[in-house]
Amino acid sequence: MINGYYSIVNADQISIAESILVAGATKIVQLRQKTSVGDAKLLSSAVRLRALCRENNALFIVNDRADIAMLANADGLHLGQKDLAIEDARRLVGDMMIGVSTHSFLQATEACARGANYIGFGPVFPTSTKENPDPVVGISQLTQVCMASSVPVVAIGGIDENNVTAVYAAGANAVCAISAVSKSADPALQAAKFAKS
Ligand code: TZP
Ligand code: MG
Repeated sequence: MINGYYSIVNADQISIAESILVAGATKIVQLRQKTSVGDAKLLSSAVRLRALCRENNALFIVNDRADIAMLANADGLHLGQKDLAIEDARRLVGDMMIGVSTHSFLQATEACARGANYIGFGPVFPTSTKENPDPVVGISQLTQVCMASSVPVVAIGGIDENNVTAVYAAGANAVCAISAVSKSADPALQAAKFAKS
């Protein structure tokens, strides 16, 4: 199921997620809230996205927040390198899918060994979406990680319609493009350009 366009939205972008889901352009949606909106709003956004994903046969993942993931009955929790350790998150969320953001070959293989169900890897290219991004990994490191990973790899960071073919050719199972889709006049049409062909 970790395949094709992996969408990431914040609590104010539910309608973007809805249009992409209804168009059939994604089968995975992650709620990633990096500015504070308050936990009540965050949970209600999560519950709404949970329902939309279910209606459209897609997975729903919550970034950072194990509590919100559990309360919303999400399919998965996504962790960064400074979030809960995989083993500790696992004690909370049980069988829920756990995805881990990784930024080097070592981080990627460690996340696999410690029980991640999928890994994010990047930034593949320069990005201005993430504050203080890790160094760009590039296509060659992505290729190495895709070869070594025992779980699906989601490529992220600076991916657009011009470089997505190279990203899939490197072996990525899925790609995430935040600004390329959210800044588009037609996010669903744009998201469809990130399908795995
Ligand atoms: N992790 C690594 S790069 C990134 C995250 C969350 C942001 C990707 O955003 P964009 O706009 O697709 O470069
Ligand atoms: Mg995090």
